[in-house]
Amino acid sequence: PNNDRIRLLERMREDAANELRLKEELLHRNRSQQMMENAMRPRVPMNPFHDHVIQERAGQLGSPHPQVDVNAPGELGRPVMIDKEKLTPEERQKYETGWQKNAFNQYASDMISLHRSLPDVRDKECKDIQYHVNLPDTSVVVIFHNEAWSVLLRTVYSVIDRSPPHLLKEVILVDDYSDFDHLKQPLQDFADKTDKVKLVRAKKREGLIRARLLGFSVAVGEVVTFLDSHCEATEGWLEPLLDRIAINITNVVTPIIDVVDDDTLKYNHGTAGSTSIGGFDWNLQFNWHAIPNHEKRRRWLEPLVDRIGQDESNVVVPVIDVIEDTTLKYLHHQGASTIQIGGFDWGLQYNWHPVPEREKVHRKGPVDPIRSPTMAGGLFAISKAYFKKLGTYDPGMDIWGGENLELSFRVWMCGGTLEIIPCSHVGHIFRKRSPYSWKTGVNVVKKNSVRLAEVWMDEYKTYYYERFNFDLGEYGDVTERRELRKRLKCKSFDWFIKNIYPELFIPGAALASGEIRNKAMSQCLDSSVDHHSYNKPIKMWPCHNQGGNQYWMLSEAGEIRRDEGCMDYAGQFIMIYPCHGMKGNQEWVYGPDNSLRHKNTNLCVELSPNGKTVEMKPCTGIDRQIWLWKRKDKR
Ligand code: LR7
Ligand code: MN
Repeated sequence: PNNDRIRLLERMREDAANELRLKEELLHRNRSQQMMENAMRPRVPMNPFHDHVIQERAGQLGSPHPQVDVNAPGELGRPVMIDKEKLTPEERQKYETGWQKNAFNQYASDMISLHRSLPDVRDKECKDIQYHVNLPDTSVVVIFHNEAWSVLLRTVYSVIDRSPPHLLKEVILVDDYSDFDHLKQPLQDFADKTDKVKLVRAKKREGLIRARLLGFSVAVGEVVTFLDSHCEATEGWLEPLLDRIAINITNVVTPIIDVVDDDTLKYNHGTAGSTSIGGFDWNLQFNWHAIPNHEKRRRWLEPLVDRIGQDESNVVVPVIDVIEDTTLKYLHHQGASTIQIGGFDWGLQYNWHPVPEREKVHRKGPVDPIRSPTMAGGLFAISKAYFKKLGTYDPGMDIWGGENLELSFRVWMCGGTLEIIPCSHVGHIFRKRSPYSWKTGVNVVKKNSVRLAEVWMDEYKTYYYERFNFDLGEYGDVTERRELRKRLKCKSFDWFIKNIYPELFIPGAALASGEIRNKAMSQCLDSSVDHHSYNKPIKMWPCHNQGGNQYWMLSEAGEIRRDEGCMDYAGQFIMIYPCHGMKGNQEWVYGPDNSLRHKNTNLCVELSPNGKTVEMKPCTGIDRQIWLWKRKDKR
């Protein structure tokens, strides 16, 4: 019997060893297969310089080509640096028009292969995830109005080159009534000869919302994936998105949106929004940090067991990190630490935020989905059936804006989930201005936003309306959208705020709000609240009674704020800085005598004698120190 036991033990040990070998082989095979596939992928020759050259070459695109030259411009996502002073006058002209027409560096983009290689920016854990065997397939819908040729085609090729063919049903290009010449016959030719590419055209300028609806109406995939027309999908971008939808069709998913530099076309990893969170040290100095990932190595077993629980045919392998042989240092990858989620402010502007603590606790590991209150809007995947059931988009919205918050609210309030999938990365060229024409004479973003506020925001909509003094303007008929909400039996906006976005500052708690008008002269405290106004003193401006840059709130913590920006006095000027919630330089007292006193320094805000600036002076109670806040709480 003793011998038996020994034999049994030996067999168990052998089995275990075999299993390990098998796993390693599997891992290895996956990797080498991936490398082989990469090497065999068709490439095009480099340096298709400018539009006309590219158009001439359009005939060649898509056919098999020699190996990629890793030293060519922009390969591996590297920046293309152009010294415009060294260009010939003719090239310089192209360079300038490229910028002017696109609001990004078209000249640089035109130098880069339409199939350029990109770095693999995923967390290394991602490469070992086994996804469902039967993933749904997808139609990828790319809408555009006047997009540059090289940028548009690179979007399309990045999708075709980096999606498993059986999962990519088609790429639907929707031309929203562009007038660039290369988007006419040349693009038609490209679509005709490129497998899977369909081109549909709007008969008039529809704006991005209805253009997407047009693309959706012809889509045949089980899932629709929307992309802007200046994106680059990276290796493995698609499977993790589809996987979440396969698990539950009410999951609406977005990739991590990486920044493709508008000037150099450099592919930056994890930099949409800023990449840090704020902390402080014990001198109470504010400082920046990468998002900590304490939980990362604590739980190694649960994610594995969880995957098996979902499907018992899953073979799961943990990530094998390196422990350095000389120092015994444990090396790991920081990837997921820079992810930002979507929020919004009461001007109904989309913004980025660090992952809140509640969500970090909820996640088991760095590759788990991250629930996000809102999404940027341009890059996401959704089950076609579910999108239809949810009421697609509001066709009453024009050109640009608002639809992303509308869909985000609707997903959450009507029973779905909106999540960011850390293993899926897609680059996007972020522009500093909009290059194309908008509607003249209408504020379309406001119109779209009022439509969504009317339908989805219940009593909270007044916070938005206060921002422009309830001057709603013409926003059309929203009856059908309200009926949709009723039919879907969606939850309230209050539920959404309390459960999905509890971090949002609620102006209802404000002790005073509206314009802050000086008693001596009809001048108001004025500043925009964004990064443009950081490091600039608050201005004085004639009161205009329209909210906007003159709308301020007094929070219970004594902040004078709008959205995430707070009035801050550190001894010289009053500036707007990100609210830190720690009082200090951001604590103010609005006295019963209507003075505005800075708590720390005990100085009062005083209008300068000429009415053009404000100064901090000892409190004297003169008229130039008296400030009439539009709405003051009775408390
Ligand atoms: O009239 C138009 N018709 C169009 O087809 C206006 C625009 N478009 C196309 C345009 O060519 C582009 O492909 O619509 C797309 C979006 O327009 P952009 O790229 O000029 O704007 P953007 O990147 O700032 O747009 C972000 O916000 C929009 C709000 O309506 C949409 O939701 C965009 O899809 C969204 N983009 C992203 O989410 C990418 C990440 C950017 C951020 C934040
Ligand atoms: Mn865009």
